[in-house]
Amino acid sequence: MRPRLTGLADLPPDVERPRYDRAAHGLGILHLGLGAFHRAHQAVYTDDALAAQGGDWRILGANLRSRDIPDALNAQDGLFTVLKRSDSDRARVIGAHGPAIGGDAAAILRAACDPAIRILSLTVSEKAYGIDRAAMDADPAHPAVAADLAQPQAPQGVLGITPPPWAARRDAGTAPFTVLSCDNLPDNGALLRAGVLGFARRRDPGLAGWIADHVAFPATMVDRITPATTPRTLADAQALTGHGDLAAVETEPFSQWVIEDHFPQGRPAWQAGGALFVQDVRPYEAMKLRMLNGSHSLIAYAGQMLGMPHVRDTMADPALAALVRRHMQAAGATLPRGAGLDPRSYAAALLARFANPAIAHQTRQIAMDGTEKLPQRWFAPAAELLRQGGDARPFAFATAIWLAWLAAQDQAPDDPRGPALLDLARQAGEDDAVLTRSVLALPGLAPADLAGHAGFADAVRQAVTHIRRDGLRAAMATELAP
Ligand code: CS2
Repeated sequence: MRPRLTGLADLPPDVERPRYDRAAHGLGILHLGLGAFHRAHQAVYTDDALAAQGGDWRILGANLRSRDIPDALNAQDGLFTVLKRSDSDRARVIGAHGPAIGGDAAAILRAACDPAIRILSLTVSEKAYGIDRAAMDADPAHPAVAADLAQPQAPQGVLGITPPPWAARRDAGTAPFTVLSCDNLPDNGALLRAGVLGFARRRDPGLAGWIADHVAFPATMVDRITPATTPRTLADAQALTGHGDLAAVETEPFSQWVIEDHFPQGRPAWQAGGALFVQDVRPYEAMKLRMLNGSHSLIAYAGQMLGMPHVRDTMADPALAALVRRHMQAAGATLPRGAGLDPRSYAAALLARFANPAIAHQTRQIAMDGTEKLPQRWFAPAAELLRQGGDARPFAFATAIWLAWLAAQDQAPDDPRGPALLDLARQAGEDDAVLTRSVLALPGLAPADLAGHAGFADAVRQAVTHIRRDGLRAAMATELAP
């Protein structure tokens, strides 16, 4: 490996770099979850905001458990490369990050007590929150929530990590930080607020009341397709910057961030990077979750079944591309009218993004954690469609592909409920009606009226049988026949 990226002085001229004096800006954000998505998204917006309007808004990054990326960032003075992939690759070095914390809850708690920290942002993935979404409450059965309720002074999870610093800040007369969830969850601000309050109420009702009165939880919609970093990412970043970088990420050119503008302790000028501040994020979020992520999940399971490792491969397959277009259209029909959305042009842009030949986004990666993703991607819109008397067939077919994929697994899928899913598939054996009924009945997966809808379940069951008997290609041909 070439010398590590530790400064900006000897970067080639065509590598974009921070357009501000890094040392002149203090920390203002504590960010939990240093995955590739955060580095390709919020960090870039923050870099733009610092260049445009300055402020003490650099980011103290933290991982609750893993140390790899924090260690890499600490060895690189917080610098890392974002590789933007399209016809040609462009490298940009991001300067918004300061020091990073890896797997050290006590250090995270200390940082969160620092009055300079005015925003706590999170990209921890759907499954890490530990929130019972149907009850809008902390889920005491979630391993991290259970552990943190038992040992609140040594928290391991998202819900447990905030009450101790809030108690300290309240007692010291320091204003609370704003909490910004940047995960693909519906109404993520309100959801996280409900989870945090539910957690705090079990330990310290007085503190829960204080949080309810004082802490802001703005909602966000985040979007940038960011495949997991591979050795190729690191090699290409090194070729462009001339430096080894173990925190490099690759991403697509497109990026979008829609944020509810509710930051009592201030915020960076993220609009400088193109972020949109609105009163109500929900229409944007529904469009993104249902059209982009919903199609992604369809692509992921169909791609896995047809032996297609990347999203771009599925777009090159006319039948599968037609199925995806049909799904996007059905998802678009569930969106609120009069909110200024344009689902048709959004769908056209998505198809082009999915087809980007420079982006190797693995279907295997997107297929993970289905039970955490599918409720908002497929089951909520399908239930709404049925309530309005609409045709939920595209959602039934997508569900059937997931179940047929599941039935073909010989080990538990990568999903927090993987073992339970495998058990259900084994118990159902060849009985597709049992498989359909039992999976749809998993608590919190599908709204009760969808899970109990005989017409929907029957459409799913028939399609599962068709796929398992004749193969996905044949079932798709029947499904798409005029
Ligand atoms: C994907 C998302 O892995 C997945 O489930 O659907 O990560 C998707 O790439 C992003 O939400 C795009 O913004």
